[in-house]
Amino acid sequence: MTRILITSALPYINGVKHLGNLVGSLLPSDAYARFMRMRGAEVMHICATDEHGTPAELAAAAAGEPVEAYCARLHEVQKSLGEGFRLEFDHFGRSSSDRNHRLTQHFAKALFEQGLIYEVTEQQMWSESDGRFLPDRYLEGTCPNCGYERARGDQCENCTKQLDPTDLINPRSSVSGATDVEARETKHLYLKQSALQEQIRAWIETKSDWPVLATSIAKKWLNDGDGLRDRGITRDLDWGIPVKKGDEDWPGMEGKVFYVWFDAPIEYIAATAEWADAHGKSEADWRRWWREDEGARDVHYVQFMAKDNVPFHTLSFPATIMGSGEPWKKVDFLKGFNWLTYQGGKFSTSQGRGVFMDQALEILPSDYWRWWLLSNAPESADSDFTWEGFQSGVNKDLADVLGNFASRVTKFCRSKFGETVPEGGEPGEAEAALAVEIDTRLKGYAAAMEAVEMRKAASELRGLWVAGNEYLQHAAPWSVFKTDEAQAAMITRTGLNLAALYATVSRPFIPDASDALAGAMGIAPNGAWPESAAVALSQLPAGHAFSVPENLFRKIEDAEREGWEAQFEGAAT
Ligand code: B3M
Ligand code: ZN
Repeated sequence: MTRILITSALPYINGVKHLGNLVGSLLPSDAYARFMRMRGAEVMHICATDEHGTPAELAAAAAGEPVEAYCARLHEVQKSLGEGFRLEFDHFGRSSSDRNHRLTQHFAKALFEQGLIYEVTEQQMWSESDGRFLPDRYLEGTCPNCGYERARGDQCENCTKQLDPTDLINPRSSVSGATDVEARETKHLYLKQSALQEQIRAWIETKSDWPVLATSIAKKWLNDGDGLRDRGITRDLDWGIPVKKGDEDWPGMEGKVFYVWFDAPIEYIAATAEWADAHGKSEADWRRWWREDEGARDVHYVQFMAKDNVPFHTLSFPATIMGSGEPWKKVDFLKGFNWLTYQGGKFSTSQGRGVFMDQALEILPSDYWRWWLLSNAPESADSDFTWEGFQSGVNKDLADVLGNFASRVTKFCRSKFGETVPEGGEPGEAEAALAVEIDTRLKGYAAAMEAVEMRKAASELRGLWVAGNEYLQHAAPWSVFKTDEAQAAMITRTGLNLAALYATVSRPFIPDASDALAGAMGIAPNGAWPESAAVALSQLPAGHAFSVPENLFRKIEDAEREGWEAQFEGAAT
């Protein structure tokens, strides 16, 4: 059996995530996991909240909460919203878990023993008024690489360049805005990434099947002169994983924690251990997914993330894995996404601009969002969420095509043959042609999902729904019924089987509607991927009971759309 390990980039703990965060990793990761389970693969689907570093501490301070309490509360909020969007992770962990503490400290010890960690006395930015050092996102300033004025101390989100705090021009505290920022000496541990540069370059060169977005960013950093330079992996912060060598103290590193991007990717592994703990499983049960010497050699590992996370996942995290000298699993396929913009601009938490996950679920069911986001995923380029585009996609694809088909065929059958699948005659040429179209679409859909191409998969799935509508329209059982009841019955039986097929194969995209349709068609909600159209079109035998699916989807009215457009416009910029 194929074994697929899937991880989605860990959402930062601070605040509720917006639709861009959702489509940039979490949602496509779920659609892919669902599809692979349908295909019979053994899947381990992992995610967690990323709870250390500046985002956590700044947000907790703003909320007036102790950071531990804040993280515990927001983990539950994000977990619950993920469930609201039907994101099915085997485990949604926490990077602040004891498992991640131990594993991060284990990796630090292994890297030290490989001679890849050394101590550096360096300049860090200290703020007198804040009374603390300002690492990473505690510091803002102008990017020396592209001039972006809100670059952060560890990375510029505009040009994705990884930065050191002292690189910033006109630095200021993002805690207090104070500009009384001065460089001061402090000691930190550095990971000798430069020693792994050629090993990583050779590894990246083998990834010719990755989307260009992923390999181009990785090669840019490798070839950009910056290369894989050594980077600090510790910080002068209180909240985080204490710097230790395994379970031993690290002399001189008292009071310091590991850099959030050092521990966060390790949480992918630790969250799998948390899964084992949560389900009474053994160490071997999680290690068989991550240790190549303990059964993970045959695992296919796919990562999902937004493009600004690609450098850390193609350079820093592989450096940790390779540098450890231990046979941990590295990613086999990295799916990076571009940005989702909102009405031509950016989502903004501070300005209340754009739709956030909690708000989305308050106004429409998750399937509406899942369908539009996945069928418009920002894969090869940025995508723009517009309310008109959203209304059109939902009303056309979901209400007019899929919903209308299911309603028409079941209501017609109920009116003429009752709520059981009619016998009728033998399928003819039209049904043979339909089966060819369905087979073609099913193959295209499966191939697109295996290649992790969400838009193309959505297009093939929509094509399946359209094929059913076109068949029904042309076959017109309501007309045929007047002269040939047996033929009308056969056409109706074919249509009902199509509805059952749609309930099964639509599940990766729209799980709730699929389950409702499966229930109406009297089939199991999580059926396996159909072997062929011929099998699918005869799965409901004559006499099989069904019911009419009431209101699978509703249309979005213009007035609603206008109201939401105003509601989520955000503060005037
Ligand atoms: N927390 C997501 C972000 O940069 C970041 C991903 C970590 S994955 C290990 O918004
Ligand atoms: Zn920049």
